[in-house]
Amino acid sequence: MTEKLLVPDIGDFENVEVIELLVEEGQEIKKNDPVVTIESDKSSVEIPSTFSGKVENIEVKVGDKVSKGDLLLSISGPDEKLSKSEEVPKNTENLIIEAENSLKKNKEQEKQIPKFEKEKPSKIEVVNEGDIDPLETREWLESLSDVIEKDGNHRAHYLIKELINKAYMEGANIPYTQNTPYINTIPVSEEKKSSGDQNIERRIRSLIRWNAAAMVVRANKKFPELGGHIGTFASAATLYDVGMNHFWRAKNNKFGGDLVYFQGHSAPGMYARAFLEGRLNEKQLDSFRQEVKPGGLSSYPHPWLMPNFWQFPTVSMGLGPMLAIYQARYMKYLINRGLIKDEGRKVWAFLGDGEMDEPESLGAIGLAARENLDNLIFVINCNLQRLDGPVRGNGKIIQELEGIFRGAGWNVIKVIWGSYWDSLLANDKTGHLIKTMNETVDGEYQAMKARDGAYVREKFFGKYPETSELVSSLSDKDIWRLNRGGHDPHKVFAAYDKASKNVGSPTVVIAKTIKGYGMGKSGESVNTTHQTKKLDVEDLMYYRDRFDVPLTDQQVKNIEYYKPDQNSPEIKYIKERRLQLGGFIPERTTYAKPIKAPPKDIFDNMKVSTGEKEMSTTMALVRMLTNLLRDKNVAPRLVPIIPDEARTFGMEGFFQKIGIYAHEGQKYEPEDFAQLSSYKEEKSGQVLEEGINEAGAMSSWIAAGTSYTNHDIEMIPIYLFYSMFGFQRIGDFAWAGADSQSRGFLIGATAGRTTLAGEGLQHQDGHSHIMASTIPNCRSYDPTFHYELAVIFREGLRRMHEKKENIFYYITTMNENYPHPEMPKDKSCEEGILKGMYKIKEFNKYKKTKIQFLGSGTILREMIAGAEILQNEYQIDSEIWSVTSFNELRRDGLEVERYNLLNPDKEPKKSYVEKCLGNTEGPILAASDYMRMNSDQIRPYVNKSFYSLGTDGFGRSDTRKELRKFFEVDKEHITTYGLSILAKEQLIASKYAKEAIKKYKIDTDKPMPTKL
Ligand SMILES: Cc1ncc(C[n+]2csc(CCOP(=O)(O)OP(=O)(O)O)c2C)c(N)n1
Ligand SMILES: [Mg+2]
Repeated sequence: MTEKLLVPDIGDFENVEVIELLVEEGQEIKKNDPVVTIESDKSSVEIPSTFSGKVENIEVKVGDKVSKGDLLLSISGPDEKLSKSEEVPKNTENLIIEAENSLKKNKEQEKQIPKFEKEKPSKIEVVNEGDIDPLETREWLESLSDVIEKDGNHRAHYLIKELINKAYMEGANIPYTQNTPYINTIPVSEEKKSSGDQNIERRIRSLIRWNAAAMVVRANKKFPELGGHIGTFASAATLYDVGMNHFWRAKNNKFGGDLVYFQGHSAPGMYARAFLEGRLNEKQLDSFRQEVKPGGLSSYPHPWLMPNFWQFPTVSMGLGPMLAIYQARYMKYLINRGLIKDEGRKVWAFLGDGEMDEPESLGAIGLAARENLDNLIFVINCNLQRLDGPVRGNGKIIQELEGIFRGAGWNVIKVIWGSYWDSLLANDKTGHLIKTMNETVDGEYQAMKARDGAYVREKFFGKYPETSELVSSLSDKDIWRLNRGGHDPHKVFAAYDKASKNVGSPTVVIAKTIKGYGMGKSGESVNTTHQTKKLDVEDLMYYRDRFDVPLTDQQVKNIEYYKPDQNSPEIKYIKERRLQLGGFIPERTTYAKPIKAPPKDIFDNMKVSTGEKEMSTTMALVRMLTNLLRDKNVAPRLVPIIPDEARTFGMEGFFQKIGIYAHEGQKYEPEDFAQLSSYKEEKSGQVLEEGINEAGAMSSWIAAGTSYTNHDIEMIPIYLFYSMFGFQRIGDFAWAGADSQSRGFLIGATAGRTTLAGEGLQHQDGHSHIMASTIPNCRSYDPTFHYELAVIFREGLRRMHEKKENIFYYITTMNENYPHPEMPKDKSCEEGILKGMYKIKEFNKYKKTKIQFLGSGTILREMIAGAEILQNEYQIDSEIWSVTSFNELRRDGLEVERYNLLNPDKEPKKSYVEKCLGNTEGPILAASDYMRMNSDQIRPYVNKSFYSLGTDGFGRSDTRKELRKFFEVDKEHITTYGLSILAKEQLIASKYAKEAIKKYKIDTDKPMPTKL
């Protein structure tokens, strides 16, 4: 039976050109195989076959225009055999095997990794309101207690919900509160007990505390300028230790590893532990913050500087929380795409309470809940202080965060009070203790811990006779000992245990601690704690005594580190715990296999002329990606990331082809389901459609770009954004991505100050390349023609993903349509494209006067046009150079210049720019659609007169022609400036320039665009 394959519904488009035939007559094809590619003026889309069988006749050819319903081909079949083979999944199985194999290493660590059983959450939320009838209240509460006792928490929860619903229906407006009282979320009866040896764990913790403080103090004694922080880790030591001893499973040959984002300022604590573990030695501790010589320890977590240790840069506050959320989401993405196994790995992120002020810290928590990221655990260390003083002196940061996170759909576990409070709370029959806890604000809580037990008795318990009475039998010392939850390993263990078992939502553990815990008068709970980096002898003695560190007075005076013997119970314990948990954390390794770069000919169709056909480089890029999706090595590893701009970039064809990742699949029939580019969400979808969220998209890019180390699978993220909303918007993330050694592509689409004609000041980018140049491992390019883009992109794939270079690419593409020429045959062209410039054209008819034109991006075309005018109307010759990257040229120039200066006796080397331009004739005029600074970068490396044009100033909306005229980068200005430069160089008379100014009506009194 013969089937007819027709052009499906392609939306609003008609008469769309066929640009590729992907099958031949006689070929066997399967359902969903692409058969032709069609291209409108905005996007190209593959049309898949809706049948399996043999292609009998192809009814269209390249160049034909087709519309919905037109006949494409006829197919005989369907073939039973082929239909069956359709069921074979893509390449998934191989990828799983590869990912598993890459984890096979370190045989001795083949230990059983503890798996956390899962548990459904159950809890009742109590709402505290004013009480006008205590008797009635008691009756209700007693009834509730009966229900809990008889039928359990779930039944009680149900009844309360029903009561609330009923009250709403009766018209009562009950304000919903997300807050519970200021006590621990987990009742004592439900606390899971740790199996650890508490005494030994305390001793280990004390040594870590001591060594962490000692390394900061020692460094500052030597070099007071070095800085460092003691107070942050001092407050968080227990939070880390419980995780390290019991929860965080390392990567090894059996398991992919939990991922822990450490709070940046607590780095000394991680080094101090690694010292006890035998991973760092004393000399290294003594090189804390002295990283210039090899072997130093970085101030904060920086994978770039300690690539075998740190995994995640977190010290710029607010980045860690977002990066962790998107990491957890990306982990699920890899699992749902079948690229890694679901091993129950977790992402833990440690954050400061002050850090939660950052909009980024809270900005993505909704996504975490929406995506049901139960692999994510935040631990917020609420020491109630940030750098200058209290986080919320007049309020309660813990309650505020509880409300925000619970409102967003997180599982919230508050760890406020330590075990010493348990009996007091149990005896609080009148509720006055909880009342006092609720009423006391953070400023008071902080002040109390800066004083002593007597002060706490007076200011806290003294508020009500009932609370005074509660502690009447306690000494001031006992009162002082009443600990905060975050310093109690039992409470922390119980919280982590619950967090690890939570299903269906992310968890936040909100722990109350004391900033500078144990630092005494020098820095405990005082406003200056954060910056305390020096402890005098008295403080050190206090610190030693407080934590029973076995050092003599003399050793304390010498600020000696303390490391027990290898065979001591402490060292054995610490190592045994980590062995049980599979290895050390943090540790950065990679076992990912490279991805073979696609064959060179995969981009051949971008090396031929497009003839009359006009196309933007954005569209060329999308075409290229479509080609890449046909390469079996590359296709499954591509991670296209788009912040709600797929249609702007003509990428809607990707929706159907590879699907949009949605962990819930698609629960609805999309409105455009009948169309070829219908909005297809699926669990195994490949596109990360991030919504209007550049910071989130960048976080996804970093997660995918570091997949090779965090998941041992090399992936190729391609994040396409409006170039103006790139570095400018998320610059700090880009810097962190670079530090993380992310590999992948950032595409600044619709780039340039004058290509995005109508969009105006906030959209027109004239500086993203300057920003890109500030990142040392970023390679940035501003190509004009499709073949340049293809050469650059393929080289990026080869260098990053095949050769595993830790660089990333920033490429600008534009939305201006124009024809693209054939790639010059000259062999050096490809090398020039990659190095940053090559000669693209030469006008050499008159051999009298010459000028060198250097053009980049869209302005290269204006230069070619200007050169034509000069040749035709003024008999001036020129050489035109396509500059694909001023940044790369400068990079080379810098290096060569440095070499020459450091080797004065050797023959000077020549920069690439000098090699290209040194022997050419005439002055140089360079221009791009970016600020002059972009092209000025190479000015020092060429020994010739150099002038530049650019788009300095605010953008504004108008036509491209008007904008180029305004910024003086159109062909008329290029011609005029060219003539003027030649006059200045005394190569022609100035009258030509004057004439041109008149002819092109150039207003010489117009102020610089920067002033307009
Ligand atoms: C984006 C950013 N802004 C400012 C800082 C400077 N800074 C370092 S630590 C700190 C206070 C941190 O307070 P908190 O988050 O509560 O951490 P804690 O040390 O109290 O645990 C500040 C403002 C920074 N590191 N990053
Ligand atoms: Mg804090």
